[in-house]
Amino acid sequence: MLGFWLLPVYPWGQLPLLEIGDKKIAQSNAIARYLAKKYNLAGKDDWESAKIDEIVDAMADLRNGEFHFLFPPFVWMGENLGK
Ligand SMILES: N[C@@H](CCC(=O)N[C@@H](CS)C(=O)NCC(=O)O)C(=O)O
Repeated sequence: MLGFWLLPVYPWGQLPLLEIGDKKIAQSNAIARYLAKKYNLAGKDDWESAKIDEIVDAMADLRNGEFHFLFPPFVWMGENLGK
């Protein structure tokens, strides 16, 4: 957490933050979904939207290290590089 004193400025105390006028949206995926819908990039039908969500969720898993069983060399590199 950046600090509780930042909560009035940064919802959830984190970046990224999208500001539109006096409105604020935090959380990467919420921002991405908002912009995708606004600019017609959220899929032309339910199936395409689901496939887009699938990729977004897979990216979140990658960021959270959920694919360690698929990519052991990368896990090894992350744990050992710079030692
Ligand atoms: N779930 C959030 C995570 C955002 C995040 O980790 N932001 C980092 C910077 S990239 C941050 O603000 N870290 C400061 C902190 O958590 O104290 C999102 O997807 O937007």
